[in-house]
Amino acid sequence: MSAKLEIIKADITTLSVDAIVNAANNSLLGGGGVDGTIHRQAGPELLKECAALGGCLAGEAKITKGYRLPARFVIHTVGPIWRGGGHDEPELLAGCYRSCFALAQQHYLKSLAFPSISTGAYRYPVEKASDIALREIQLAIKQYPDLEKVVVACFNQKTLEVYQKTASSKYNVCGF
Ligand code: AR6
Repeated sequence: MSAKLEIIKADITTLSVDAIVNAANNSLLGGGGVDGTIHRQAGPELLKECAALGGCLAGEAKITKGYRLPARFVIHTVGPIWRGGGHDEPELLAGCYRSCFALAQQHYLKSLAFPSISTGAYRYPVEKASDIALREIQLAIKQYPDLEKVVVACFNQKTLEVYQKTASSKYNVCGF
């Protein structure tokens, strides 16, 4: 896997990257988890911009400014709710990553940070989600040479360990 990938333990709202990704819901009007923290840290202007976007479908993404965040932009994506794996969850989750990278490219963004989409309130098993996330990130790094850095911001030790294990066992990464 590419040296452009960093898997770290972090609160994504502290990261100074071109864009952080929000694990939002269909309404784009805020919620709990990473979504709640992003809205709190960005300030009320973010909600105002989100309210004009008309929501977002699972697997798709929309971009806003970052307002009071260190990141210049927020890319809001809606992950699938885990319903056992037979309801297009893998395709929808992969769609989130692809949609985020497509927007990043359209806006000439060079550094992006992702949370572990869908693995909190939406209950997607972290092992399975990490496999899809790292596969899509690796593909995007190959596809978009202008991308300089992709961070996976894991919020807790367990999530970090799962992503590191998936990276080293499936993608042959030794150090981060
Ligand atoms: N930085 C990085 N990761 C975080 C942070 C943070 N500040 N806070 C939580 N996480 P979740 P979902 C991790 O529930 O599963 C919201 O209410 C968290 O530990 O935020 O996609 C939305 O409005 C987990 O590993 O998102 C939706 O309704 C990961 O982020 C719904 O939750 C995702 O957990 C979306 O659920």
